[in-house]
Amino acid sequence: MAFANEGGDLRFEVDAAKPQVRRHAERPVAAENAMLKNTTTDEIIKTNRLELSVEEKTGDQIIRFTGFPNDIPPDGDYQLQIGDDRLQFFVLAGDINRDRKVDTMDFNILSGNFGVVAASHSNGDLNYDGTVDSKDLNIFQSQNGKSLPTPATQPSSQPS
Ligand SMILES: [Ca+2]
Ligand SMILES: [Ca+2]
Repeated sequence: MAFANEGGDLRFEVDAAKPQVRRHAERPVAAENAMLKNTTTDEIIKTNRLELSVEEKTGDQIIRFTGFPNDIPPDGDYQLQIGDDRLQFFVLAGDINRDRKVDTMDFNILSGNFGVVAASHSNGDLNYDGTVDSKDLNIFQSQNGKSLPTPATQPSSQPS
């Protein structure tokens, strides 16, 4: 799965046990050198709402959002800065295909996988309990029609 907002050594992963950021870099960065900002509200989020750990198998640093209800930040656009690395990502509950909208395309994925066990978010498991069922449908229905505005574009190249 490709995300538009991939940044350097940092990658937002929606299909993990819960949403997380993976940092593929040699040395772990301490929590005090991490910063999470909600770029929708300009709110700086305290780093004690993040959990930083190192994955034994890969040596990657994993950043989880354990300080939020159900370990998922509220809907919005975010910027994570960790050491010298920066990543933009967004959270929108119910948006299964990650196009910043909750609509019939997401419903079609969810209904097509209804009853599937060992499911992931991209199959429609919106509450991350491993199964696509009525609980996920309820989340979809409460979010149906919501969208995130297109974020301010960052210039990819400067005219000289
Ligand atoms: Ca969608
Ligand atoms: Ca579920």
